[in-house]
Amino acid sequence: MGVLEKPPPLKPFQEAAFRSKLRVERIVVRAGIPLALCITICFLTGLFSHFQQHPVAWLPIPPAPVGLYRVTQGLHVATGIAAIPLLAIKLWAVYPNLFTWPLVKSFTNAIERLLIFVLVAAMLFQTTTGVINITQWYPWKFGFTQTHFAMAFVVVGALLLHLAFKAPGIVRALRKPVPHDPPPVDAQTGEVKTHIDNNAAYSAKEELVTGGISRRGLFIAAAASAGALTLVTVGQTVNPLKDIALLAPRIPDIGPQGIPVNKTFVRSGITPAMVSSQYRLRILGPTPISLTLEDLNRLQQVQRELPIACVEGWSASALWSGIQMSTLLDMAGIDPAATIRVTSLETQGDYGVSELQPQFARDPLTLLALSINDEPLNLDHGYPARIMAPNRPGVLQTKWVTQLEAI
Ligand SMILES: Nc1nc2c(c(=O)[nH]1)N[C@H]1C(S)=C(S)[C@@H](COP(=O)(O)O)O[C@H]1N2
Ligand SMILES: [Mo]
Repeated sequence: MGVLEKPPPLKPFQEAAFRSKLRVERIVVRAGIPLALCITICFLTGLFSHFQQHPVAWLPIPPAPVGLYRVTQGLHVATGIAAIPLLAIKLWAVYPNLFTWPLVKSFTNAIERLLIFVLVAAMLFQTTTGVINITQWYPWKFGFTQTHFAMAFVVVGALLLHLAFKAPGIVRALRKPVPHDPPPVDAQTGEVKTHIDNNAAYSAKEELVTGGISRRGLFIAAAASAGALTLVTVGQTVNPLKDIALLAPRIPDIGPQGIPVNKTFVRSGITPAMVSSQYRLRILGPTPISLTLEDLNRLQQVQRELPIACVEGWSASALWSGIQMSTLLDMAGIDPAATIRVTSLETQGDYGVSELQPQFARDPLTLLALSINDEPLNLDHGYPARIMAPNRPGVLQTKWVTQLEAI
């Protein structure tokens, strides 16, 4: 008598275990908006990156603006990173739905739930492989770019179907205003307005459930987690923020000659002997030519300010000097409309060969670069000669170039 009994602890499968006044349609739907925005930007910039690396005739990529790829790929990686906490919050808001009983209510409901499973799995796959890739750790056997590209369509396809299934709820939720966090106070009497004033805004469930994180709290959690993660990584491409880029795998001015290195000459299998006096640049065209480094140094040198914008989201700008690509191609009598195959001394891996479509090969900004900021290229940056072209993914700025040929 008189002794209060402690209520039994809630078990995860009990409905009451998931009480939060935020798990209502209006909020669950709104929690998806910033996530959907990130997915959209990430998908479109990813497509752009894909078409840069695998050009198609119907979508010729222009060489201008010079820094376009730097911006789109910076956005791709930044929105992909920001999507991680936003996804976590959305999943937090909806995960009790995993424990509803019966598990599926109808055939359509089964499809709808299966779709959510596919969507979540594909998003987790994309964010995980993306993050692992930007840290340059490749623990898997499959080709990252192909799989990441294919899976992007799974995400977007599943998301569009998900939105179609949920359309009535989404419309309903977005029509309802979100009430102020504490119930509004009547300006004249100072009394707290009852839920009747605000009838349309409060759902029956919300009236029953109290405590837990507030709406404002949830909003702040989403904005702060996504914002903080962006701030400590985006300095890898937004140079003024480089000093707070605590979690960025690359800092734009750290590396030989003040530029990060993607793959060192040692890891690429380049030996000093390969780039010594035996080095030649061959240009295969109607009048094939072969040039030593001294020959290259005697040709007219031009200077261009160009960024390296890596697909992994970092970028760095520098002043490059070398020979304008069109000058070299003209020397071998190569047709201005030709696509050029660039071959590196590096024979292993996928980066040893790249192609310059005519709009890049003939752009006055495109160089066979011999130096950075007036110093001969460091071996790690592609000594004796590398490609530097405007609006290109870093992966196509081939280092240790030894041959140019029209295809
Ligand atoms: N031959 C060769 N060229 C290459 C690479 C490579 O591994 N091998 N890496 C590319 C990538 S992915 C990038 S981002 C840039 C980086 O240039 P950097 O190492 O001089 O910064 O070089 C590109 N050129
Ligand atoms: Mo790169």
